[in-house]
Amino acid sequence: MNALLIVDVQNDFLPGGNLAVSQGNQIIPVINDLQKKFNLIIASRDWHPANHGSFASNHPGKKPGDNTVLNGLDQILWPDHCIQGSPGAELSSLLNQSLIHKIIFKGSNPEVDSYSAFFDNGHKIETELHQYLRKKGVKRLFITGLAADVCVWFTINDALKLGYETFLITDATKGVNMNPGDTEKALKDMEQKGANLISSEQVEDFM
Ligand code: VGL
Ligand code: ZN
Repeated sequence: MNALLIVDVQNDFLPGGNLAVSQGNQIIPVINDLQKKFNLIIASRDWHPANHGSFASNHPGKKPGDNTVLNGLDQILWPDHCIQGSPGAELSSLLNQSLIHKIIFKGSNPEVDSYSAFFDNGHKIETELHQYLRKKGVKRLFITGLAADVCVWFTINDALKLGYETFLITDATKGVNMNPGDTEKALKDMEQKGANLISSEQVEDFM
């Protein structure tokens, strides 16, 4: 079974949002087209409480882009984003949501960030995603969404470790580049670890 995973295509990560990925909106029509090719589609949503430890606003004297340590883990600090129930946490209204079978929420624990759709950053708590994919017999996972150098990257690392044949659809993702060159570095790393970087036009060749 093949599955399409759409990572965090939420208003805060799109132009106009609090943690906008430049040109992030350009991937949405590509994802909508891709959805027609899959029988199983899962989306993740970043879903933070207002007191989340990844927000610079919760660390007096710090600003977005600064680093800190959160419960023993290195943590880059972000602007407030994807606060539970806020418009910024909604999936984009331009994304076709009628074909999505399952939504995975992540980042609800204020004590730890959760970039990957599979695990928190400390690899302590697992989301429902792996169980769900196993139950559906998914072997090949095609990954899209935002941001290529943060949540998509961490999700792909975990997918590879969990044994999925993992594809990144390169025209269906974009990076936020909090530090210059982050996206290039992330793509190289994924490829080195065994992810297949393909374009949306190549998807059918691998299904
Ligand atoms: C993300 C930064 C903070 C993402 C989530 O979805 O890539 N980036 N939280
Ligand atoms: Zn977040």
